[in-house]
Order: sequence, then structure tokens, then C-alpha cells
Amino acid sequence: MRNQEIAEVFYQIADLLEIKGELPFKVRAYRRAAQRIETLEKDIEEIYRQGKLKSIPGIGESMARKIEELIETGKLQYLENLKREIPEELIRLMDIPGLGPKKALVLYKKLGITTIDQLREACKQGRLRMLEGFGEITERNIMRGIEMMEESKGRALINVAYDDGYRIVEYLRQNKDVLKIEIAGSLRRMKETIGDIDILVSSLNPDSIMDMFVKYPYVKEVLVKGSKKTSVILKDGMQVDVRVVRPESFGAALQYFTGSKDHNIQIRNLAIKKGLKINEYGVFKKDTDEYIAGRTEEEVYRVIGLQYIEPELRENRGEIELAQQGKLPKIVKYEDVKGDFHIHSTWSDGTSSIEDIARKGEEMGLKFVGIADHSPSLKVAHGLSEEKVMEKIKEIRKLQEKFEIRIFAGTECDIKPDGTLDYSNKVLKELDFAYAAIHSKFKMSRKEMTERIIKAMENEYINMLAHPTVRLIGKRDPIDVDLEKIFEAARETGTFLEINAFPDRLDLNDVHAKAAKEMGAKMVIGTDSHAIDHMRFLKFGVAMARRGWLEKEDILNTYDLSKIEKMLGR
Ligand code: DGT
Ligand code: CA
Ligand code: CA
Repeated sequence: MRNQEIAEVFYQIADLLEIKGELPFKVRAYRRAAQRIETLEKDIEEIYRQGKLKSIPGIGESMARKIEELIETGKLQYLENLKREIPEELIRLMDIPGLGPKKALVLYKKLGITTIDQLREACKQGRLRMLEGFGEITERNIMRGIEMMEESKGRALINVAYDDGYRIVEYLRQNKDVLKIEIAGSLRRMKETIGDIDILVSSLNPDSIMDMFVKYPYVKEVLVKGSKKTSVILKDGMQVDVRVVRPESFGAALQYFTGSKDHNIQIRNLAIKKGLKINEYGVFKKDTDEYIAGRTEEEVYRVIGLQYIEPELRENRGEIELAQQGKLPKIVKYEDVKGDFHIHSTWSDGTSSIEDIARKGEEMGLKFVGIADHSPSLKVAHGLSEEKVMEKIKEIRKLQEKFEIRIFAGTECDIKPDGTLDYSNKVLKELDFAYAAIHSKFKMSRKEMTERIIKAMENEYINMLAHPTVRLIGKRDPIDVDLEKIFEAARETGTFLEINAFPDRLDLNDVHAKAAKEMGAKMVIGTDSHAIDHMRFLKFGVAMARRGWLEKEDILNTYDLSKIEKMLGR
């Protein structure tokens, strides 16, 4: 069983326990464990086989035994029993953002609602607002939750698709008949969510590739199997299309199947104007059908008169015009980003020690890590008091002596509803850097919210604004805020806007990052890691930056340490 599947089971247990009215700490324990398992870097089966399940923070004896049962039998009796106590339909209702177990139970008991359609109807008729503890706003939120769930249906977060996709690439690569293999589609473009995974193989023996692909152990169902294209559904529900082409077509097919569709339409039109024809087999002269290119993507772009366009730029947002003039931006490279500013440690709600974070950073080849724990008003996340912050700084200074990698002592300081900060300047000044962040009162008016955030940005010790729109993909809409004003304030105050790399945030996203750059703002990338296993998400932040046309100079993380220190202004 994969990490994701086991995590799902634990999330379900948490929801069901909550409905049953179990103690909150027990519910929370399952939810935390699920989060940890979901984002573990290692395969949980491997950890199990090494007898090390209990070394995962938050996993004790009883959870370890449940994981064992799941791995060994594919089922869990405990969950089956819980499900027998609670109606099946309720379990699905609970997944709606803004609803949750407690409210789902009320809807079931008071209105007899068991399906999403019934729920939508009841919202429209305004029947929810009559219930105790609901009201009009809740009703509207639930309505929006239903929409959000339907919008995100069938699309996966990028980290899930990324891990699935690259595992299959590694698996197929063992086949001697594979000449070349690449991820294509939205995953190659590193879009924020992924519909299905596209993989392209160059080979002279397609059947050998496809035979091996359908035998991949994680395949649940084969949709179609042919020698050109084979599609399967994985056990986590993800669809994967593998296509095999001949070597002389590989570049053309990679270009074609990378997309985006809008980008390709423009490319095709351009080719026609040049008297050429382009398809997944190659580029041909229109009148004679003579093959002129197709082995590599570079030659495909070259023969139609374009600079090579990086996959992350292929969204038809003006990249083709610039490529014609040879004026594409030199977008930041993955290896240009030398560190991560947004890491939570055991001091607040992280599960890794600062020492482990530093060691992991060194393993990843980073030049610095920034420890950004929460401030006191975020009680659920064990925000640090001012005294604790001073202790934490001391620990970091002491640890620094043991490490080559630079450890920056920072914070993710809450912005209170009135725009004041959770820490005094006296404390902020002692830190190496400070993020400001919104974690409460998401529903203020646009004007108030904008003023609230700008006020925080104006503080001389605030260097960065964390996850500026506060959205959670598929779960929470962005706050209502005037981003143009925020970008302007960022430029004026020298505040770096975060591209939060955590897969369900990706905030700022590509479109926002591009607009922010155009307005003269600079950006910073942070993973929002709550465990060292999350630090690998850094690449998704860089991906958003690349999709937002950002260059090296636009991103604080790419500067050398002395320049970073200067920018942090302590
Ligand atoms: P997704 O899977 O929804 O996240 O997005 P994509 O971009 O991976 O879309 P997908 O899997 O339907 O197709 C992969 C690529 O193949 C797509 O980006 C462009 C290319 N493609 C698919 N259908 C067409 C088409 O009808 N015309 C053109 N020009 N290209 C297509
Ligand atoms: Ca796709
Ligand atoms: Ca596809």
C-alpha cells in the first residue's frame, strides 16, 4: 500500500471518530498522523519492513499496528467497524470543504440529508440557515464548498502526480527497449494541478514497453492497450497515458504532447505561415510532405523560427511572440534556488528539530535554511512566546557552530485583524528575518484586508509576506484583497512576496507572480515545511516562479549569503 492510501484511511478514521464525538485530541492525533504519512519522503512499506514505523513522529504502538494490518491484509478491521456505526453517505458529505463531520451529522439528523444533490437543494432553499450553529454565511460557504469540490474533481495536487509519474519513468527505464523517456503534458509544464499524467517513450519495440507498463504493480485498471497509446488508472485513481513513438518523431511528439493546447495551436499556425506542417510525427514541408525535423524539441522550435521555449512557459501567454524575437526571459533554473526560508521546527508545530532540518538542507545541497515558526496568537500551532523566541535564537546560534549550512532564525509572525503584529519590534529585530502572515479572520472586506496587510508590510522588520492570498487548492478560496495594491506596497517597502511551495498552497501562483514582477516586486520561495520530508517541495515553488516568468534576480533565495543578509537589513 502506498503512503497516500494509508493516509486516506487515517483521515477517514479521524472524521468518523469526530462524528462519533470522540475526544478532540484523539481525532487530532489521527489527522496529524495522516498528514505525516501523506508527505513522507520514504515508502511507508519500506519503513515498516525495517521495523521503524514508530520512528515516524506521531505514530505510536496502536497506529503502527493498524499500518501493519493495512500493509499485510489491505484492510483494517477497526475502520470497517467504524463504518458500520455511521451511514455511508455521511462519509462523502464530510469531504465538502466548509462542512466537516460535525455539521454533516446535524444535516443528516435534522434534515435527513444524505447526498450532495440534496444538500445543494437545501442550500438553495435556504433551509440550512435555520439550523442552530449554521446561519447564512455557513450556508453560502457550504454552497461554495460544493462548487469547489466539483471544480477540483479529477485533478490531483502536483506532488502526488509528480511522485506517481517519476516512479513510472524509473520503472520503465529499466526496459532495454526504451531509447528515451520523458514526462509530457501538464506535469512537464508543472501546472499547479494535474488532470492526468502523460509519458512519452522513444522505442523501436513499442509492445515491449506497453507489456511492461500494464504490469506495473500499482496499476488498478487498464483502460486501453495499444502499441501507440496505453492508458491505465493507478490505485490512487490517477490516469496515466503512455505513448510510444519512433526516435525520429520523439522531439515532435514531446512538443505536441507537452502542450498546452493553446500554445500548440499558435505553433501550428506559425508553421503553416512558413509553409510547414507540424504534428506529433515531425515537421514537414507542406507541399511535398518532406520530413525536415522531429528528433528533438530544440530542432522543432528552430525550424519554425523560434527560440527554444521551456515547458513551464508554454501557456500561450506571450511566450511565442517573444521567442520569435529571440527575447524570452532567462527564467530561473531549479538549481539557482539555494535555500528555503519557510520551515517550521519542533519549536512550534513542526515535527523535525532544527538540527535535523539543517542536516537535511546540507544533504539537499542547500546553502541556507530559514526557521520560521509561528507566533503566539496561533495557539493551535503552538506559536512561540517572545521569551521562547529568544531561547530559539540562542539554540540556533549554538547549532550554527556545528554546521556549514547557514541557519537563519526567523518567524512567521501573525498579522492581527487590525494590521498590528504578534511580536514587538524588540523581538523582530533580534531575528534574522521575519515573515508576516494571515492565519485568522479571512473574511474581512477587500479594503480592510488590503489595509491590514499593507500595514504589516510597512513594519521595518517584516521582510516577507507569507502565502499572500491564503488559498488552499480545492479547500479554501483566496482572501478578498487588492493584489495590485499589495504588489505596489511590496515594491515600495522592499517586502518580498512569498511563492509558497507547499503543494496545496502554491501561493503566489504563476499568474500572480508574473503580475507582481511586472509591477516591480521581488519574490521569495518557502516550502512551509512542517517536517524534513516536506523540504523536497522546494522545486514546486521554483516551478511556479518559472511559470511566472521570473528570473534569478527576482528571487531572494538565489542571492549569495552576504547579499541576502544585506536585504534582510538587520
Ligand atoms: P491535464 O492532463 O488536464 O492536466 O492537462 P494536459 O495539458 O496534460 O492535457 P492532456 O493530458 O489532455 O493532453 C496532453 C497534451 O497533448 C496537451 O497539453 C496538448 C496535447 N493535446 C491533446 N489534445 C490535443 C488537441 O486536440 N490538439 C492539440 N494541438 N494538442 C492536443
Ligand atoms: Ca495530462
Ligand atoms: Ca493525457
